[in-house]
Amino acid sequence: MKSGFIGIIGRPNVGKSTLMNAMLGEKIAITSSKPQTTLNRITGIYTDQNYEEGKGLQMVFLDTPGIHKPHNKLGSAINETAVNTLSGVDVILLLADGTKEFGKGDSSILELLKEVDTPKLLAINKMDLMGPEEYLALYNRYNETGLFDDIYGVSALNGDNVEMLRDRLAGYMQEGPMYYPDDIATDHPERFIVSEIIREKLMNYLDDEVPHGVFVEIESFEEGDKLTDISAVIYCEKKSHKSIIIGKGGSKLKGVGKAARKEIEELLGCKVYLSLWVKVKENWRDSERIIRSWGYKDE
Ligand SMILES: Nc1nc2c(ncn2[C@@H]2O[C@H](COP(=O)(O)OP(=O)(O)OP(=O)(O)O)[C@@H](O)[C@H]2O)c(=O)[nH]1
Ligand SMILES: [Mg+2]
Repeated sequence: MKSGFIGIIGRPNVGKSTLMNAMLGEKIAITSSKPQTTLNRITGIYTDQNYEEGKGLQMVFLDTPGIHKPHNKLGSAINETAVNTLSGVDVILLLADGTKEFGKGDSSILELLKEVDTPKLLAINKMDLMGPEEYLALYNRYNETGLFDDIYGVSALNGDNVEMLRDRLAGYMQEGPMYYPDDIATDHPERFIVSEIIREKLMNYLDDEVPHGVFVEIESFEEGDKLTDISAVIYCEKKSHKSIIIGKGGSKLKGVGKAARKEIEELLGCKVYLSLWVKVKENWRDSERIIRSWGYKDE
């Protein structure tokens, strides 16, 4: 069988997680319109037992945090996670946002890529929002680097060219083992996915600086006959953030809880009772100890 690893990297908010989900045909990674949504390396597994007359194919996608100029220790840690993903993969997929002009941040990613021998593909995403001239300008800018085997224009949101890109990536897989059972789409525990779903709703429901300082910890996860009982703590960085998260009369938190519960029920395939608590952990994003203990340090 053919198998291997694909590292998906790029600047924040370019659509890496949306694209991975589209290639898997399933939602594994959370997404939002705010940068720095992904904070860990997220595994997405695509298995096709019928590939090449039944020889089989397993592609292990590694979605990574957006590479950016860090403003705190959490930022540095998640950058490190992304950069570390450049080694040990069979192919690197760089994703660029087609609606943004090429800038300094993009240059520094190219500098990183120059140092790596692994084959590279580029996908220019959000084609649904751009005209041919903008595409051509970006295409030429990247093409002149000579770093990429191929450049694709895609739309992760509406699926344009996504299958074609996945087929092209499959070509980099090598004779190898099946790393995971064929019926799983990620190796992250359910608890982690549940905490991510809650964090996604917070990212979506909160404005400005608040959502970036939230961490979700699952306190208890009890599976009963008819119902799964989940209790989670939302940590934020300031007392004022806590009241924003809770909202007037608890309205904001209720909204987050309702949206999260619906999605968690779909994931687990059963009824869920979800209780959410909000606590303050002052400036945790600058605490090496907390970042490490919450699993944001790539070790
Ligand atoms: N119009 C359009 N929007 C897109 C497309 N792909 C992603 N988006 C949107 O772009 C935003 C960012 O998407 P994400 O997938 O969270 O981006 P990311 O690169 O994973 O971001 P980080 O995890 O923060 O690094 C979301 O609002 C997506 O819906 C696309 O092809 N077209
Ligand atoms: Mg992401």
